[in-house]
Amino acid sequence: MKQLLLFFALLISNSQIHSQENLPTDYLSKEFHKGRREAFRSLMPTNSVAVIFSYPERVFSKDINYNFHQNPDMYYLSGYKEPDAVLFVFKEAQGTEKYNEILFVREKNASREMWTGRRLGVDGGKSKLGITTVYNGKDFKDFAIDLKKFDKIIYDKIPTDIGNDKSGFDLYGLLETFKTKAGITNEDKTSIDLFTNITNSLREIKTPEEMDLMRKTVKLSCIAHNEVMKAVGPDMSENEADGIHAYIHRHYGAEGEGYPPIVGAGANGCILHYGENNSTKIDNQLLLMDVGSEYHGYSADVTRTIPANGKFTEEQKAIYQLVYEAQEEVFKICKPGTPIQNLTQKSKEVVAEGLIKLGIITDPKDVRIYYPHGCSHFLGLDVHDKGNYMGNLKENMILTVEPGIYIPANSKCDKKWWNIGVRIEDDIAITKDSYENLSVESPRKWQDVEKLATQKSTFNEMKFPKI
Ligand SMILES: [Mn+2]
Repeated sequence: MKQLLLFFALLISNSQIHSQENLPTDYLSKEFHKGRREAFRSLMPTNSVAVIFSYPERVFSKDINYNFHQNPDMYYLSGYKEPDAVLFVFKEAQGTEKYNEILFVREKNASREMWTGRRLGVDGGKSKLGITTVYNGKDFKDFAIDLKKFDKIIYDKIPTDIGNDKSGFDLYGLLETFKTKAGITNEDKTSIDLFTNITNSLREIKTPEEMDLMRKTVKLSCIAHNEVMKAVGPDMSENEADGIHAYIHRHYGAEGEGYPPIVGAGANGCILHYGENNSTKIDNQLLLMDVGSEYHGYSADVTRTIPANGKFTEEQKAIYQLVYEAQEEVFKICKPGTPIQNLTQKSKEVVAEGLIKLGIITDPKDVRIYYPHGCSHFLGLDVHDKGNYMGNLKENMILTVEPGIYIPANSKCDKKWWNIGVRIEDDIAITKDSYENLSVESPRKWQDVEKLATQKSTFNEMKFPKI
């Protein structure tokens, strides 16, 4: 009997080890995060400390929270993915132990972990994240550190709309302790600006590890777009198209989406951040899909606009082609040294000229009526990633190129154009002297889109009971 128990005990412990081994192996390594802390530290002024908090948890429904999403700066600098934590990065080594970083984490708690999931705890923080100085959040209050002695405390905007579990060491408690220890009564704008400048300058340039994850997230998002192009038909709902994207993202190991998907047909495609995705029939309209996966923290951001019945009408095609040409013209100036602002400017010029030719506007300034957003943003851990938008393109930046034209009903133009909304969005990496289109796998030319739409998808074969 004793032997039998031992056998089961081993079986259990083996299976635990095994499940650890089965975790994805292509997450960012602890060496990556350590390197990012070192890069951050190198940009800090003398006698300073940087303080980075986890994001707050948010209520979805009564006692149920939304899936937690970590503050990308916290993840970038530590790899820690849990709430109620704070990271300190010191310019100079501190104390007799000569530590230059501290992470305060959520304490291990078997009964809480049974309800809400595993916690790394202090030991995990040390072994899995490679941070040498890790404590439980509850130890922050009595931790002997004089924050007032630093010439500069570097921190991001302090959130005010967060819950308080009255423990004193949830995020609310950690922030209160921080403000007390640092003597902060009002946020110091220069501290926030410095934090922003440092994180912008680091995160706008992708390391090789980040580049690998970006390639993967964009590629699998393109596969999803292509599958929907094949599967879609007039009888499909927006939500169902959205669901195909979601399924394929997860099939390839993505955690989910980098932002709420925008899947809008016809008039809904003219709503820039349409998120209801609940039109039950796409019919013979254009379907605008702005959907990108989040893969190990990194977001893709790809938009394709497709005719639900597989054929563009003349008007749809004219608008689509104009957006395509604007994108092509922007690609030509995507290389190191180009001011980032020029991308939007160039795309607006092309769209304005085309809309005048089509008789939709007469004054080029009116381009903003139908193309009201910018052409490009950085992409990475945040879908609208950090970076210096007033700077120039540099090697290893990743940005979107996403011109669009949206003509809602009752616009002041011939009504044959009404309810056409088109955006084409690709994700590009800036190379040494040019750019690489990471989303090249999903077709953009109208002829290629129509061609792919004639193919059948696995999803067309799926049959479910009627209810
Ligand atoms: Mn975008």
